[in-house]
Amino acid sequence: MSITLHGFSLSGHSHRVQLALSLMGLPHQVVQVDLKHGAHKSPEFLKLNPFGQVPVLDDDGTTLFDSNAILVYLATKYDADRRWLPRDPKGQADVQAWLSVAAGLVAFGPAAARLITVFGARFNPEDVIGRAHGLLKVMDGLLATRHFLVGNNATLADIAGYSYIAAAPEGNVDLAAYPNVRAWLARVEALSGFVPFQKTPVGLAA
Ligand SMILES: N[C@@H](CCC(=O)N[C@@H](CS)C(=O)NCC(=O)O)C(=O)O
Repeated sequence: MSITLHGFSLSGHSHRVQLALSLMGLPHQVVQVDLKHGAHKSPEFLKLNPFGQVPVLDDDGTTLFDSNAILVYLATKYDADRRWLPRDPKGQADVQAWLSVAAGLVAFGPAAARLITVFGARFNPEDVIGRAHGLLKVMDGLLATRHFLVGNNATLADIAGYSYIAAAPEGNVDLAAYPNVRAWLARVEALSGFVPFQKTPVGLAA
């Protein structure tokens, strides 16, 4: 087995995949894609992902793009016990709901807020920070009665949600009012095989 993650150290979408690989105990190498110099728009990279984005996974020559699709692939192919993606229809749908949240509210809330401070993206801070707080309020309420996003065991839902919520203060999204979310982040960080997302000293994290 030879797994290569084409990613970028400041990308939460890339970190999500690296976290999954590490938590599942899958040996892999990480190749940094030089986003600053447009390597993700080169003809070679566009063959791997026509959208010109990281992450891309190469598993013995099979290439895949989209972080959440990669998480599902890894769990389906390598997690024989299906600890990370339950087999039962309800459990699977519950995880999928959070993958949709990760591709929606997370991407256009806390992740977008951080793109402003880390990369100078031209989003409206009020809009994206407001969206982040709307999401965090819901998460904090749900996490009052469960340890992880889907019940009391960690799943792909937590892997997909972690990186950009942990880095939310970098985008001026304050986590102070969400004790259950902070306790959940700490629970993810305590999982065996956890790897941290590289910090950037900007926003509230400065
Ligand atoms: N839906 C994609 C989003 C990936 C994404 O937004 N990647 C960013 C880095 S975090 C990227 O490559 N941006 C460069 C670009 O869009 O040109 C996924 O989940 O993988």
